[in-house]
Amino acid sequence: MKNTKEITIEVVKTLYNRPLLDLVYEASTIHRKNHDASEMQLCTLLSIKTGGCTEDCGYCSQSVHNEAELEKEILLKTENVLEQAKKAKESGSTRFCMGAAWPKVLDGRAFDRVCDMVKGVSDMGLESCVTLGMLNEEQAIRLKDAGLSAYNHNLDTSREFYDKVITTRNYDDRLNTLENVAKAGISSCCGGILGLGESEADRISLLHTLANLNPQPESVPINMLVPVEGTPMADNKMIDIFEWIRCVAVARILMPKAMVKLSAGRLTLSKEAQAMAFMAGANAIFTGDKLLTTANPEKDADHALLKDLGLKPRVPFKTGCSCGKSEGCCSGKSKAA
Ligand code: SAM
Ligand code: DTB
Ligand code: SF4
Repeated sequence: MKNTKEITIEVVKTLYNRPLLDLVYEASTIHRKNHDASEMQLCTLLSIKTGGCTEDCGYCSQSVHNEAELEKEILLKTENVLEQAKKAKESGSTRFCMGAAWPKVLDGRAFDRVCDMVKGVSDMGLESCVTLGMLNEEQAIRLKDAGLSAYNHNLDTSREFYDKVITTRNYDDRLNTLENVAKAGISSCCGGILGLGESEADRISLLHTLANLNPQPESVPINMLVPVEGTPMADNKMIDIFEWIRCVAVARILMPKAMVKLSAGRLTLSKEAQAMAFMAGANAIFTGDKLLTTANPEKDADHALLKDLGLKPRVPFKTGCSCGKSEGCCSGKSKAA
């Protein structure tokens, strides 16, 4: 959604500090005004190129600067990726997200192949999302032309805390890619990670930056740090669960139209905690037993949770297809804006 007015840091601070149940109540009300609260977007993730990344993100298993045990994998073949996408569709997912451990996109055969993957996934009638690191405007346009629905590029934390987490790039590099994505007419999927050792002020600052992106992200992934052995954050303590719910609620209130996605870290959360996050406005999850390199709840556990809560999978292209018409019209195959 295009922002018309800046949301001030004071507004975000005041919201963040409200009594939790009032906050959840308001978030829930806003959620119900803007979405069908009986629906959950089911997304599937696949790592299409694993490990060997030259960025030094302190949380990441795939950075060459860290010592996580990891099976590295060169870029997968298109047909293998499409096979996985087909399976994801059969198990009820409507968005297929492909992640590559690249610091940035380089033009060449690898990127050509990723564009083919995007086209193949879109042609299946699935929403497609990729996360490939930094990219320029021409590369974003190529992805748009291939039928890409959204580009995932997280800000992760506040500008103030950023260099405690990553030193090989800066906040403006991230914002610059988000701008290239927006200019190409692709929706952005942009959120952060909680539990990096950040303060409450950092969480408020991150939410403030996300809410003032213009346009606001179509999707906001809220990741809980998955502490990985061999990374500098392996011994980080999990943040308080109510602090996590608070962030979900504030994200929902500030970005009413966005999909708020419970991303990494669900495996360690109880079903009651997840239900409270859904109450606070979260309406998307990753399903399938693996995220990129770490574990996610089993498919059966998630289906049981949705069934117990009376939630149903959301259809693809609910808010309009990339052809500019309504849900399901051309399943993203049209190249029109
Ligand atoms: N290289 C690309 C990038 O950084 O944009 C894409 C892949 S990267 C693994 C995608 C996102 O996963 C990161 O931005 C980060 O927010 C999240 N992530 C990575 N490792 C994580 C971890 N251990 N716990 C929680 N989130 C994590
Ligand atoms: C996002 O915000 N979270 C997902 C997706 N976007 C690409 C990735 C989570 C990765 C968790 C750590 C791992 O499995 O390596
Ligand atoms: Fe590379 Fe992305 Fe991991 Fe950072 S988060 S090390 S950029 S794969």
